[in-house]
Amino acid sequence: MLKRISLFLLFLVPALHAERPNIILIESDDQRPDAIAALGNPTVKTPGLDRLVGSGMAFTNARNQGSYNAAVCVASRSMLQSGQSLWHYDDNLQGRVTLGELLQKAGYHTYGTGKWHNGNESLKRSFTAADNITPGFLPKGHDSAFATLTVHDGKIAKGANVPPRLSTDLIGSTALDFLKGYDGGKPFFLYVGFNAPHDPYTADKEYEKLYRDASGKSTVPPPPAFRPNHGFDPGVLKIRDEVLLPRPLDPAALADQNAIYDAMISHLDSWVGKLQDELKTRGLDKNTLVVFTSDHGLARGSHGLLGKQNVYEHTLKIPFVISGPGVAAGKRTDNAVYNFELYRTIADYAGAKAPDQAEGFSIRPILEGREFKGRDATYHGYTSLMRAVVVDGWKLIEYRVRGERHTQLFHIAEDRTEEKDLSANPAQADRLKSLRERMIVERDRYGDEDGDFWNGIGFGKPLAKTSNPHGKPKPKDHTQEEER
Ligand SMILES: [Ca+2]
Repeated sequence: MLKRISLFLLFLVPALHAERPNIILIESDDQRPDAIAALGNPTVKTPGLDRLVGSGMAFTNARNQGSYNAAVCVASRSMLQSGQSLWHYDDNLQGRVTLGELLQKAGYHTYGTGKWHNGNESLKRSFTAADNITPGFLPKGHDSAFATLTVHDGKIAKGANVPPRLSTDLIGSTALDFLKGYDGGKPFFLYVGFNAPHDPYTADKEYEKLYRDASGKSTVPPPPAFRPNHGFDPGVLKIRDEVLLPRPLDPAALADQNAIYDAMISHLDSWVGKLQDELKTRGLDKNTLVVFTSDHGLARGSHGLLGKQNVYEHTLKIPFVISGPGVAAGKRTDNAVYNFELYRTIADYAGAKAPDQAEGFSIRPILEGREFKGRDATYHGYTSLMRAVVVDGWKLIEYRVRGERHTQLFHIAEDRTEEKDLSANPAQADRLKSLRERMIVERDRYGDEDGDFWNGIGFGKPLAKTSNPHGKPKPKDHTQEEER
């Protein structure tokens, strides 16, 4: 009997390998979760992403867990690339098996282009080859002479970059060239990290026209929950993101920037469309998993904020759309997931065993429309300033800013844009208490031992340790220079 099973497995294993899908992971930079037309945004134009939404599944409750410094991009990307949570990730992925590394060992040809924000050593380990790897931040603009890197034969070298080509065209065309040249041998893993729509806001003028009238004035309305000021000091207002415009926020100046922001999204969207076209032309669409996400959202004027150093929904939530073989087409799900769920999910599709470091779970059962009990709560943090917990359509946010305490309670199932703070409502006192208890449960589940936030907060047991796992925030953590 055993022999028969072994023989059966011998035949089965190559068959499974033959069917392993190609995988494309497209990650944009700072794209708000609501910046996809097919998911209800009446302003932004995203035909490429709309097509992906139509052929795949869109997650409406996908979130980044947060960050331990102002460079939220680095934290989010580290979590995705390692499958690890906020209290365990490493900025440079040291000692972690990266997603690309895992797939390469599983027999995939791994190829990367675009933003890599987790150090050169992990870059080298991740890709069989890479071209036009771009920096985490392009301070002189997306059409400037920024440095690029390549990876070939296990060696990193400087690449060529001829400005004024926009980063989006450089990265999109590199990804497309890879698909055109794919020889049909090993299954591939293609990572495409668009630097757009991260500031400095630099757009292709043709796409900008979509968001301006004949006189050049922006036609982009204020975002949901627009406020000229935040109301209380959340401890982040001097960070570079937040000083891109003066306070109080001027609606016209904000609309002008947001026209460029939306144009950058439409531009990268055009490449999402072209990549789907090429898959279809090559007959690869039936056996390629396409994942589109962003590292986190952005405030862009909501709640009087501009940046990503907060834990509101516009910032924690991410676009999260997946299409591919067996994925239920045109469906949406409100299953709560973190971005780092993608690690085990992609490993699952690739037939690779995820290492123990990975904390997430494979969302493949959700994608295939099977009954699945996912997370009933998600837990979030931003440095030692903020914590949030989301449970059953309710969200509790706690702040601790230079000795000042603030609490917010939102019924996000109905108040999706977080505009009615119910924390002082006596009718919600029991709910507030129960959410604080749940916050402590989640704190302990993730090993959040950040005494700078927790000790003396006024609820839950004090912690034995008194420091965060990523070291004390540097003194310049909340200045203009830090965010990259
Ligand atoms: Ca980012």
